[in-house]
Amino acid sequence: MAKLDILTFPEPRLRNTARPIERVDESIHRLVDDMLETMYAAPGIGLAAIQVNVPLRLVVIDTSERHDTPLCLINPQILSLEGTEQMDEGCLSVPGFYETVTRAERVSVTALDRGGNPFTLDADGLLAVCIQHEIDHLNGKLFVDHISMLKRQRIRRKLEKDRRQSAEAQRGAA
Ligand code: K2U
Ligand code: ZN
Repeated sequence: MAKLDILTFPEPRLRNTARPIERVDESIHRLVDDMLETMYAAPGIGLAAIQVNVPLRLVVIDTSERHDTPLCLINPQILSLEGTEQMDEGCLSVPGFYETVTRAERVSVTALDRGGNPFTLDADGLLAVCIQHEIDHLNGKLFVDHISMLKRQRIRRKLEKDRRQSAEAQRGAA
């Protein structure tokens, strides 16, 4: 297994639309394992393949208390959304920022599991939020797209400044 690099906003590759997975083979199993290792190490409770620069429709999630119940959703499709809820969201691709986002309270989603078998999941609470957050990623959307342009621009400028300063520090150390 391997820890993968996570793309950071405003990286343009995060804006691509991920492609469906045609065949759940060994390469997909390895990717799922690497994504889970990357997610747990971050730490996070969700990760979409596009965040690790793989534009395929695959997300991993684990909202369990003990972080020992991984979910793998391949080619997920939302069947229904009900109600509304608000939650402070973060994102492994937007490190250090949290903003309140309004989403559906309950979600029904269908996907293939790690074995390529179809399943349907009805979720509410944090799992419902996470599923919507991750499927947004597969469509090139980030949680910062659900807040004001002013706030999004402030976050973008701060992350771009951090990236410049980090690059300068690395050049200085070389
Ligand atoms: O997609 C990601 O970047 C992982 C997200 C998943 C997530 C975002 C908002 C709300 C729920 C899940 C997070 O960065 S994982 C970090 C985290 C941990 C606990 C609660 C919320 C966010
Ligand atoms: Zn995210």
